[in-house]
Amino acid sequence: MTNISRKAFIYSAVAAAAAATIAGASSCQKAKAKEDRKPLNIVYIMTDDHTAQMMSCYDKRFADTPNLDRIAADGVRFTNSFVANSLSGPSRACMLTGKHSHKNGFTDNTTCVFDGNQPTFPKYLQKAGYQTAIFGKWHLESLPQGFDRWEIVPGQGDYYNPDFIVENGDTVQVHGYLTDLITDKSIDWLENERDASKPFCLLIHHKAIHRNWLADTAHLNLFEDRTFELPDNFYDDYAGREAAKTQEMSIFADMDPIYDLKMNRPDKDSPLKARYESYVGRMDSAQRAAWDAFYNPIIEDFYAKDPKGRELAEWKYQRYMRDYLKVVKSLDDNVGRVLDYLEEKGLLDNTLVVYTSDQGFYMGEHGWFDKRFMYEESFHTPLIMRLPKGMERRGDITEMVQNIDYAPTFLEIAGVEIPSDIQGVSLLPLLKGETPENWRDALYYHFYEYPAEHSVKRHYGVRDGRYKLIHFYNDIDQWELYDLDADPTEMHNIYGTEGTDSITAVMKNKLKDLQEQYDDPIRTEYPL
Ligand code: SGN
Ligand code: CA
Repeated sequence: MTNISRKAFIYSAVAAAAAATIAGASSCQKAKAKEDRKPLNIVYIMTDDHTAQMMSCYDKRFADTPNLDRIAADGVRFTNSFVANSLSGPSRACMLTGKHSHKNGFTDNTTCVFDGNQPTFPKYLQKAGYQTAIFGKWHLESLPQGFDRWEIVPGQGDYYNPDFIVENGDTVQVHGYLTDLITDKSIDWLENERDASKPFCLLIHHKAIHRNWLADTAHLNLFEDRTFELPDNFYDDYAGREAAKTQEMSIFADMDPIYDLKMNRPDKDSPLKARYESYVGRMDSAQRAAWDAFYNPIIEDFYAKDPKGRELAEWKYQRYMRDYLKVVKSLDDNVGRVLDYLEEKGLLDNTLVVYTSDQGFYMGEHGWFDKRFMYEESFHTPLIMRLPKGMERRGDITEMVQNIDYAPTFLEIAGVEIPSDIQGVSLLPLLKGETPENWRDALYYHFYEYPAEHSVKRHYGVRDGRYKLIHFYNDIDQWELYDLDADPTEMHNIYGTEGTDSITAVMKNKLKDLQEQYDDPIRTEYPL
C-alpha cells in the first residue's frame, strides 16, 4: 500500500465487503479483494462560469444536461455551495490550497502570480502515493506544481484550435474544439499514461462556459427556436445599491454585439472587434465556413431591424442564452464521455467524481452577465459529486460549503492528515451521511479585483442561513444587508432601515469572528 495511510482504507470503496470475503476465498477472489482495497481515485471536473441556473439537475427552466445530472443522481447535490472570491484565478487558488485569498496570495486575476511553492492538495496527494494530473485551464500565471502530468491552456485559452503549454514550456497548437480536446487528453492519460497500480487524482478543468461563448460548429443550430423567459429583475434599477449602479456588466449597456454576440460585419466596429476577429481567425476553412453560414443571416437580420432600448436588451439576452447553452451542450457531452470511460473500465466504483465551476454567473438577473458580486448567483457555485461504492448518501446536502473545503476533503479521502493551516473543512462526513454538530453557520467572502474590467467595487461580507451583510470599500463606503428569506433576489438593501439594528449587530459580530478566524488583514483597515 506504499505510504498511503491505513485511514484511506476506511473510505476505500468496498474495503469492508472485501475484508469480509477474504477468509476462505479462492486465490482469485483474494487478488480481487486486494485490488478493491485501493484508495479512492478522484476525478475533479471544473468548468468556468458555469452557473447552477444552467444545469438541469439544479434548474429545469433552461438547460438539459443529462450527463451532469447522472453525477448528481448517483451521488449528491450541494444546494448551499459557495466560493470565497468570485473570480477564476482566485477560486482556483482557494481550491488548490484550501485557504482564503489573503492567505494563498492570489487575490485577483490582473495583478497576481500564484506562488507555486506553497503547499497544495495535489502536492500532498502526490506525497501520499497518488498520481496527479491536470488538463485544461489553470489561469494562475506560474506553471503548475504537484502534478505528475499537466497540459494547460495559456491564460483564458481559445475555444478553436487552441494552444496548449506542455511540460517543457513549449506552446503547441492543437486542431479541434477545446472542450473536446481537454477531454481527449484526460481520457488518453487515464488509458495510456497513468500507472494503474497507483490511485489517481485527475483534474479536468475546462474553459467552457467562459465568455465569449464560441460554440462548436456542430451545435450552432441548437436552441435557435427557443425564447427564454426574462428574469423578473432583468430591469433592476439598483435603487439603494451604489456598487450595483456603477458596475459594467450589464447585458444592455456592456455586452458587445460583435465580440459577445458575433454580429460582425465589415461596416461595423467596436473596441472588441479585433479580438473577435482574432478568435474566429483561428478557425480552419471548414469551421469558418460553417460559422459564417450560420451567423451571416442573423447578422443581416439584426442590422436590418436595428433594435433599440428594451428591444435591443432582450434581443441580446436571447442570443446570450442560446450561445451559452450551445457551449454547455459540448461540456455536458464531454462529461458523459468521461463517465462512460470510467464505467467501461470498471473505475466508477472506486472513484469520486466531483463537478463544480470556478464560480456562478448571472444569466440576466439584475440585467447582468459576469460574476464578482457577493450576491447569490455569483457567490453560489454548482457542486455535485458522484459517490463511489460504499458511500450511500444520495440527494441534497444543504449545509453551507465553500470552495476552500475541497482540498481538505480530497486529503481526508486519501488518508492524508489535514494540515492545521488549511482553512476549509472536509466534506467527507457530509458525504457519508453524517450531520456534524457545529457545522459552520456563516460563510466569509472577499472580492478584490477593482479597479478592473466590469468595475465591481471591492467588498467583503458574511452570509448565514438567512441574512447577508456586505461592506463595499476602497473608493466607496457602503453597507448592504439582505434578508434572503424575504428577498431572495437581493433587491432591497435593508441596512440602516428601521428594525434592523439588532440583526445588523449580530451579522457584524459574525463578520468580525470570521475575519479573526481566517485572519484577514482587512480588519485592521476597517475595524468592526
Ligand atoms: C476576461 C473576460 C471578462 C471576465 C474575466 C474574468 N473578458 O477578462 O469578461 O470577467 O475574464 O473571468 S474577455 O473580453 O477576455 O472575454 S474569469 O472567470 O477568468 O475570472
Ligand atoms: Ca470564471
